[in-house]
Amino acid sequence: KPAKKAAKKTAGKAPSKAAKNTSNDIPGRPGVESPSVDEPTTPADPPAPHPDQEGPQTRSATGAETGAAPQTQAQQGKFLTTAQGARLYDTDHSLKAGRRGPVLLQDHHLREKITHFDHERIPERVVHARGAAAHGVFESYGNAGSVTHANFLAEGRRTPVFVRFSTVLGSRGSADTVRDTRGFAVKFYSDEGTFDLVGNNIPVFFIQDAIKFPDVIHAGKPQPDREIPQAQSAHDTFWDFVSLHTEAQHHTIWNMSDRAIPRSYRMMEGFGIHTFRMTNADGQTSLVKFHWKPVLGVHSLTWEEAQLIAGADPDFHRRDLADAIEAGAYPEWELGLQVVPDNPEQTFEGIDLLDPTKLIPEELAEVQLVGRLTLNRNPINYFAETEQVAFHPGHLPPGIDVTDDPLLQGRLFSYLDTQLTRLGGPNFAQLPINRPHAPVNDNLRDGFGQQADHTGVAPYKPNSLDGGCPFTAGADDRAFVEAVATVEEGRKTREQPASFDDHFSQARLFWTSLSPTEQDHVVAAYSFELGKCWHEEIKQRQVQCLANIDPVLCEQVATALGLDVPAPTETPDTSVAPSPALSQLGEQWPSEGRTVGIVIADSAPEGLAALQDEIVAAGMVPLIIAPHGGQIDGIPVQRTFATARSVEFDTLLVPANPAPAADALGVRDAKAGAPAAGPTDPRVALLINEAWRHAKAIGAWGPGAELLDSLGYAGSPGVVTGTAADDVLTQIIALLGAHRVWERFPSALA
Ligand code: HDE
Repeated sequence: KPAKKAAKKTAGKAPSKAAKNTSNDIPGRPGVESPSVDEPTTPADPPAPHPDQEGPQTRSATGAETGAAPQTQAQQGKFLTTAQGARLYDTDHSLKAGRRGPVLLQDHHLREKITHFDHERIPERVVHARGAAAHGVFESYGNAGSVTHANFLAEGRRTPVFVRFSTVLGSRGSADTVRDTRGFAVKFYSDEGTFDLVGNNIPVFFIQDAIKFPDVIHAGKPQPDREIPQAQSAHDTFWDFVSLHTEAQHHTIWNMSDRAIPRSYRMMEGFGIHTFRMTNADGQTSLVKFHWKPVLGVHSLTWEEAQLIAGADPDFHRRDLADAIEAGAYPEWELGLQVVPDNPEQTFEGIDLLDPTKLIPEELAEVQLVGRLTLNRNPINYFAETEQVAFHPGHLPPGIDVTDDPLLQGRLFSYLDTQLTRLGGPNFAQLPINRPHAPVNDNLRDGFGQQADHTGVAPYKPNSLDGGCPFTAGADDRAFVEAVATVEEGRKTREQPASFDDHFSQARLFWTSLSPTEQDHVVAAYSFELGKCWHEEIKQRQVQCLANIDPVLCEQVATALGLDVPAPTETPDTSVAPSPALSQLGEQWPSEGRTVGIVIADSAPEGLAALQDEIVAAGMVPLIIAPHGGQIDGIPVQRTFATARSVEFDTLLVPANPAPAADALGVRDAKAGAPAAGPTDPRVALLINEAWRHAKAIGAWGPGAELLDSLGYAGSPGVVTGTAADDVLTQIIALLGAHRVWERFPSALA
């Protein structure tokens, strides 16, 4: 009341003497000294709050000022409350006029609960909608100083990271194991500002210019009339696009290889694709490509496995990543740089470094390892973290900059633009998962979802009212300064360099670098995918592209499709030297992180507990597969014959020959109730058959060895039978080093 009176008194009148700006006071703010009107040259604190801003503190104790973890906000105390904090006595019955009466509009809790629920979903990502993510740390080896002054690569640095893996084409609920490129996006919370390395598991891209991105994605997404197929490239529009835009042929042949069906996110390489420009402390620049090398090696599923898993466990990759982290088998990658001299042409050994459909073979520029990424914590909340994380290829720290690659330039626009809609406004950088770990002092203000109570009155530069703050940083203050680069010419044009017209030489490079086994898989993949197309002319056009890559590839695919073998329109360049580094076979890899299925019967075979210990000691995960759940002789069972599928094991150990159970699928004739004949549970026989067909190592001893003999597998490559469990395990671990027993493949499928 008194305040009202005072206001009335002065309204419409000239300001009283006391309120007049008679001294250096800020007008209307007696006692607060006005800053100098000159632009300050050194930072000073903003003016103290206006006296009328010094009322009671109305912020809840869960606010940011208490430092409460974001996940505890809105989850405090033991009682259920409304969003406004009023405690509720009932959340199961709406407020009605009488027991049977109509529901009352007055029921605020009912309306708040349903309204919030109605708005729970946000738009999924237009591409890379399906993902899985984890937290971790990046430790720098400190050997990149000659290339970049980026702080997170300096000696001894440990930088927190968040990594999101994804498929590209499928929607959020699609299966993990579809044939597709995988996203590999890393957010480094660097103390010089966030660095996002938004890459893929394939080192090249479909198109050379961002302006075609909507086209290639429209072609790959489900067809618009029936919205099928989901998360597949095996359809007419995809092949229509890639056979017409032949620059896509290089990426496409990678998609037809085993790279597009990874065994695990933990076993994929990652690539930044574009060439970046780095600057060292002396101001010297280099052109650089980023690589992620998985410590577990690069391994894939077989196509049949991928298809089976899509039904049996659509969350296979997501589960595998979370399980490995939970088990302490932390996935690791080393970050590698291919560094080539900066030069006005931006080429290296004849390769145009601005063309994202080209890679630099590792044999020409070594991948120098500069640090290690370890994923060691699963997200707490999928939506808050994995769904709301926002990556952007333009989030760069000082010392790393973009080049003029026209694909990269377009990406710099797209990510922020799409996130404005997906995350509902311009303040998504304030979401906990997106908050930089470096101090933020921007002049961005207001907007949907604003979380900050910005102080000061002058969010503009220069200003004299907020002490001139914030100040711009010089290079000595570790400012982000664009790398020095010249533009070739000043003429506006939609043309592209002539070198961009080479669409086939590196597709051929990839093909010729593969082992015969991998080449078989590529032929099978093209034959499957094109076999799913309807239009003959699209298949024929794609086969024509294959003729320009390699005559053998072309002939095999054309034969599978029943098409004529065309002559090339561009003769394949037979001088292209293979790059062995592009093959994922032929190396021995660690067996860590693999899953080992152990098939037992009604009683635990001798030494089972010791065998489990040995497997764990080798860094692998033992899973007991038994006729029923619970425990067998005190040993917990992880899978039953009903829940196990061969596809989730990298190898099987079989110490037993379980007899058919009365309830085994297909054992009892439903009508007659008679048990089927046969010495082995048919589900176990199926498990072994599939593991054999998918070229997995299988070990057996005791009755298990007899079982493998009876199935006709004893003595075939990769089938180890013996008398002692640990001998068999040693041989199996050696076989796992090559991931699979490829001698058995593809004949195993024939
Ligand atoms: Fe993306 N891409 N992209 N992309 N991209 C998106 O951004 C885009 C490209 C990649 O886990 C979108 O926030 C254009 C290449 C990953 O959140 C969108 C072009 C590479 C992810 C977008 C490309 C990528 C995205 C969709 C052609 C590998 C998932 C949602 C110029 C180097 C990041 C979003 C995550 C996501 C646009 C090409 C990788 C629409 C225009 C090349 C890993 O902004």
